[in-house]
Amino acid sequence: MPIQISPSIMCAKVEEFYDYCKLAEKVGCPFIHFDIMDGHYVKNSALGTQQYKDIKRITNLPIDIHLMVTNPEDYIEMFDVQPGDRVAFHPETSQHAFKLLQALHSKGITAGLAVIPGMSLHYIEELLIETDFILDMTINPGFGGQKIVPGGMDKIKRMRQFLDEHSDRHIPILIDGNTVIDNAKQMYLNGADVLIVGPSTLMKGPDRFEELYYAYKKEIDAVK
Ligand code: S6P
Ligand code: MG
Repeated sequence: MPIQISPSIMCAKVEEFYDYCKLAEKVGCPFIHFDIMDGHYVKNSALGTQQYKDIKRITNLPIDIHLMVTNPEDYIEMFDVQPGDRVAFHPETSQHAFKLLQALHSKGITAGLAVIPGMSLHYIEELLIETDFILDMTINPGFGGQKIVPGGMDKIKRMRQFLDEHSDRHIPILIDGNTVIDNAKQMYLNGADVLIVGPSTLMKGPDRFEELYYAYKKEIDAVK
């Protein structure tokens, strides 16, 4: 499969939301990555209920919500997450991760697990039966603009093998963190399906997005 690319809208200025969403539609991004941070699970605060509504008005692309919060259960109601959208939560933040995956499915939401660098692959093994995708973090969550953590690249390869061994479905891997071109090529070779991108790569202003997107995608697709 060719690589897929999704912009992290947290990294856009408010006045750029519209342009980035339209550009994402135009070039064929599968969804818009939408970071929610509560200032507790991570020491930063990002995107709220109004921004979710705003982005939903702008685009029909699915919204890929990344919950960096304690009590992720509360956020599904709070944001009134719509069927067809996607939610990844960090399983260690939920006392009932399996139940939350099921609850997401019952609402027609695509359900994913966000995996921090320090999390063992085995932690998620029993959850895979209810998991649609993995959001593999190659940085510690909380901020854009970070460098990939030691071991992060190899973990993608181990994650791909682990998922293939423990599921008869192809569970896609989304990579979140430092997807600069040289990393991105190896991430794709190691089994990444989708790369989340921010200002380090493609979000250098809406006027440059399209040109940067095509050059980036072409270079990555060429490695396989
Ligand atoms: C980080 C967050 C990410 C960032 C993205 C930024 O906690 O989950 O989605 O927004 O990684 O991209 P960049 O270009 O700074 O690596
Ligand atoms: Mg994210």
